[in-house]
Amino acid sequence: MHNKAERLQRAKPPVAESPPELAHRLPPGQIWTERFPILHEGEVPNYDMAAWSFRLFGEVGEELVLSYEDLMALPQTEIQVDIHCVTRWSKADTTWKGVRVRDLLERLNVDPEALHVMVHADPDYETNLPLRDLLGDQVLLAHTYDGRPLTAKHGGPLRLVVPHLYFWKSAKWVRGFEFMKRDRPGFWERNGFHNVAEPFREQRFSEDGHMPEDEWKNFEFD
Ligand SMILES: Nc1nc2c(c(=O)[nH]1)N[C@H]1C(S)=C(S)[C@@H](COP(=O)(O)O)O[C@H]1N2
Ligand SMILES: [Mo]
Repeated sequence: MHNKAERLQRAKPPVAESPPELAHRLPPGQIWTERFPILHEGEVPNYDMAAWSFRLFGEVGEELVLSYEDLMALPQTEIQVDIHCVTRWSKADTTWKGVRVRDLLERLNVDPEALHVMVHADPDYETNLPLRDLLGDQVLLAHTYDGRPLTAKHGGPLRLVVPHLYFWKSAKWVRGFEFMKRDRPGFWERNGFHNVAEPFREQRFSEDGHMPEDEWKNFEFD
């Protein structure tokens, strides 16, 4: 198992503290933070946006390659959602703007048997999801956070936001979706973390075991 998963599994859960009005929105074993931790593997990428593209490929009638301008020309959606990281922080009422993934996928002929998606992102990151998890109202390809352009450290120019799953599924620096007939595990899913990752079911690890720490306190914030 990847040592991040092992470390998290060994650590003691925090004592949950929550304003009572938010308590029902806090998944088990999580704590609220006002700050916005920055977590990723590798270096923050630097792009030439003229060369940047987003690619929809795999089991699709015709592959689609979109420029940043193409994406910005699609209908734009704003959401306000809670987000939950497997390292135990949750953040309430975050606001994002971007293209709803469902609105984008309507423009594509996905093979009806392709029920799985691999999300491809830089630098060398991937995470897998069932297609249906990408079709929710609140699943965005986001370029704006809290009314401002998404910073590079938080995944700008474009990141996926899948608020109903642990945040490692929300790939930063996202570059494409690959439609697949068979599921395949992504980076963290191969390294000790749960394939499905629903916070309210506490699907943290791929094996039984107990619970994370507040290791995010050691990371950078803004
Ligand atoms: N491309 C990429 N996306 C990624 C990651 C990564 O390492 N690379 N880490 C994931 C993890 S584990 C988390 S918790 C969130 C963190 O997002 P944030 O830094 O904006 O809080 O990004 C996710 N998306
Ligand atoms: Mo994470």
